[in-house]
Amino acid sequence: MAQFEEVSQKSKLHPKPEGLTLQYGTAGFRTQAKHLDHIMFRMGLLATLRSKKTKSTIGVMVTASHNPEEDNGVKLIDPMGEMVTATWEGYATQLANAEQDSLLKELKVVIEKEEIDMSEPASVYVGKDTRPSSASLSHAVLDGVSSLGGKTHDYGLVTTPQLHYMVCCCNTHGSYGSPTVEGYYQKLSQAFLQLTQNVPNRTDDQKRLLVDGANGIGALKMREMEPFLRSELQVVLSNDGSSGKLNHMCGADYVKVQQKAPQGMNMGVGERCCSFDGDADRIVYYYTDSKGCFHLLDGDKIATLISTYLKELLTQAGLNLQVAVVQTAYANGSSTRYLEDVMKVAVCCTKTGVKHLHHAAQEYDIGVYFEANGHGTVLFSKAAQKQIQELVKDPNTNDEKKRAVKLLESTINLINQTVGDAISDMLVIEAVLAIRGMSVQDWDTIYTDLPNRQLKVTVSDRRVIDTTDAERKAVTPAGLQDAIDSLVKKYKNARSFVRPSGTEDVVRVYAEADTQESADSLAHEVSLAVY
Ligand code: NG1
Ligand code: ZN
Repeated sequence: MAQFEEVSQKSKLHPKPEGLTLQYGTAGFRTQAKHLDHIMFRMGLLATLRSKKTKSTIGVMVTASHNPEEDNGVKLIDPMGEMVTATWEGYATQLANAEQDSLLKELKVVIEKEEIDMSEPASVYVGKDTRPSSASLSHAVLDGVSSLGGKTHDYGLVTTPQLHYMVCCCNTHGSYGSPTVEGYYQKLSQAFLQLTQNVPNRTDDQKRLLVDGANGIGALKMREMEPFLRSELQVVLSNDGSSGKLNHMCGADYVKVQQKAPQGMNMGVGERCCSFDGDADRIVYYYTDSKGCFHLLDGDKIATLISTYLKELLTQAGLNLQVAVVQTAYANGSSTRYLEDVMKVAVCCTKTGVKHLHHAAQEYDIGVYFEANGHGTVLFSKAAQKQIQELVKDPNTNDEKKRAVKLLESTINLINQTVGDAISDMLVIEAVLAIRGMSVQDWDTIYTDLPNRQLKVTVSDRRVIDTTDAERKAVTPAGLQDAIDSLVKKYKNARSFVRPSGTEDVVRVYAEADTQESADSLAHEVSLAVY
């Protein structure tokens, strides 16, 4: 058929290296950039089919997030800005691994299984990060879409969450915002200014924030956004991409895993600092105290700050809406205890990977979800948003209630509900600290983290490890969990688990205990049990 003629021709320009197999993992395909050209072309094809099937715009983001600059990757974005569904992840893997001569056959399998009407139009939004390989790889995506007759909009350099936002704006016909980068800046900055204008006499110190841009797209976009914030936030940007290498000794993942400040940041004692990751969907905060001790405020602390703030506003507004926090096994034990015992909020634990947290958070009126690494956001159910909007308009709402409910409304506008977003999360945190009159030190002392350690172990086949109970227990290989259990018993307040990574060819080991020495030693011992 003529419509496949072009696919057939163009696919020859994006040949698959024979024998190479890759899997659509936790965050799409991710590997060395040099292996990805055919994958990109094929994801262009698949996104076009997904668009025809859903009769909506689909997004394709070219990025490998926090991974090294030499890597790249791709993820598909569904109509409401969420991650693509599991069935389509399966199609992505099948299509990616089809040898050159069976590509059309595999494409037709998807078309038949999903009963896709090929006469439907298709629209695909494409974005990319700042990796040197991203330009040509995103062209391969565009080639894939156009070879199936789909329309494309190339947003060029954008953060991952910006592209999620664009897709959602487009499919909700503007009710979420306008699908332009400027529309994104306008929506977020207006909400931020509304929130902070309620706080009189903020000092320059309170407005000043040191931002590590990981030498990536987040730095670029922060520069673009700054004028919209009208000096209400004074960003001191480091690792802005002008000289350093992407994610190298900097960025949110480096800071979280190494538990130390990034290189290239000139931190004064007690100064509030944060780091984005390579595609600006994660953020962590930190500061150094007068003794030179480094303090990390990770995704768990962010979730605690935001959920406490929201709960307080709901009480002031007299709204009976349930706030829940969704975490993963990596959440620090102290955070879970604080949220459950002191804050009395429901806490739910899911498997690693934002799509799992996102789905769990959708079950509540207000679902705050964060991975410990700083990837997360807040979801407000339609009903909750409606109640808040109605209360804002209600003439019988008294002044105190009105203030609280207006703050809630602006907070909703400031949050990117499609996915974790470093820029949006940063503005929410800055607004919450300002409104509650808290310093980063006050925030840090809400609870004390249990010392912890994360390690990576390389094994011949990481898939021999299978887990259950939201990845907190290993079911296979036989004997591994018993070995971990008996090691954990040797330490106080200890916990440890292992799981195969979904983005790297490694097994991840996590341990926490009463002292850093114990956490380090437990992680080390568990690593030996895995090896
Ligand atoms: P894997 O490699 O599956 O552990 C990592 C992160 C996830 C998630 C994905 C996608 C940890 C321990 N894991 O997944 O939370 O963010 O990358 O970027 O941080
Ligand atoms: Zn990322």
